[in-house]
Amino acid sequence: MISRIDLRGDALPEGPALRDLLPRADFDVQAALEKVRPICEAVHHRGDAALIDFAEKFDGVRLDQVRVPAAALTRALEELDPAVRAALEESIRRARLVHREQRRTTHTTQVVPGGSVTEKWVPVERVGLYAPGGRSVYPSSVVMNVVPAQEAGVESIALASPAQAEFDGLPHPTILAACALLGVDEVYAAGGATAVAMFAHGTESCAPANMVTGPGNIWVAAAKRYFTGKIGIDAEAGPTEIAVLADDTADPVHVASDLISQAEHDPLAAAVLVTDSVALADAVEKELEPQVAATKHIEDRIVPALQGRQSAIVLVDGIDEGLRVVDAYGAEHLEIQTADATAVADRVKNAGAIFIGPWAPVSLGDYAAGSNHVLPTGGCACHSSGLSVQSFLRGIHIVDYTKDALAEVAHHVVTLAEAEDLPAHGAAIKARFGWKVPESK
Ligand code: HSO
Ligand code: ZN
Repeated sequence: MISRIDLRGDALPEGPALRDLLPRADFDVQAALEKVRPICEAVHHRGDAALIDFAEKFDGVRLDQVRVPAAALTRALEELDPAVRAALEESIRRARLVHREQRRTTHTTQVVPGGSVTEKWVPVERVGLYAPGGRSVYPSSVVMNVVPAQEAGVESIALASPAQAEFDGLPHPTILAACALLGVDEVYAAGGATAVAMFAHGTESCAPANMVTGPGNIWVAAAKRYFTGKIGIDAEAGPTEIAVLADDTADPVHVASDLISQAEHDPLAAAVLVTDSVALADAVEKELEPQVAATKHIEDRIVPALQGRQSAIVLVDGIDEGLRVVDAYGAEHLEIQTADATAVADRVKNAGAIFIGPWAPVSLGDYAAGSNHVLPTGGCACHSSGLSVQSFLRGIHIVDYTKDALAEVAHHVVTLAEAEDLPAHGAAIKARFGWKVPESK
């Protein structure tokens, strides 16, 4: 069901060489780029008409309009199962608690008397959020995208999700209901690369956005890459990943169920167990069979995900070596199921989110821990963080110097300008002091 990589015995190689030994899915965004180019160009040139044609081609439904009418949002909320509504409300409440505390305050540094730099945090003005349809209809991802944008103070939030033939061309009703719960009333029936292009260029019915965030398949990732520079993006989300660092104190039933939980997302999803205990590895492997057999998306997602080259049980000599492995891997989600899990977690350098001990499974974080579930995949945790209020803010430096404060540092500016062979830079200082460099004090 799952392969083994035995890294015991020899010393582990350093950095990239260690990473090369670890499992990972092929997710070639570059190759997808050429395929999304004509789609992006069509939306640019033909606007709504192109969106409507693409919805017919990809989603099998002819739309009258791409903007979802307000009445459809209200109806979706009215018809939402009360238990799902209560769960979403609790998820929103917890996410708000955490994200509200991520707000940044304006801060002024008095560099010298009369000279200050203020850092002012300003939200992005307009954001387009993408919520996938098809295999993954995740109202929880609507929560995870909308809450940080709202807590950052983004004024204009629009959301796109694919048209669904079975719902008369509207996005999935639970997506619409989640939007209504969150107070997002600008929603479009547009999917994949076409939605990203709609937000990047704008169309007759949708104003362009400054930034596009949200999960999606490889076409969404490719469209984000295509427009990077023109718009801001959160990340090119790849297939989801779970890594579990565990020792012989871990419960194999929990470990197996957590590995399966993320394998459930996608045939390319990755489930990686890193352990120094052969007994645990054996027990988890044994546990996978019955648990997989008892669940739902077996043949289409879980079995291919667990059997794929992206998943494995990695055997290491000890927890120190395990930490090196999980740091080289840089998992989107990392569970620590060891003795003294808090201390072990404290030593982790690279992970999108860390889940400590037996009572914090990834599923909790997916829905209701308060943490964000939009996290860096594909090893990007080595340089990036998950979605947060910070993702939607820009820090603007405001430079305020008096004449005396400028005079005090003028000679240094002129010296550096000359060292860089940029005399006009120095002249911009001298022009303010009768074309002379002020005496240094
Ligand atoms: N585990 C996914 C998010 C998700 N899980 C949505 C369930 N629904 C990526 O973090
Ligand atoms: Zn999940």
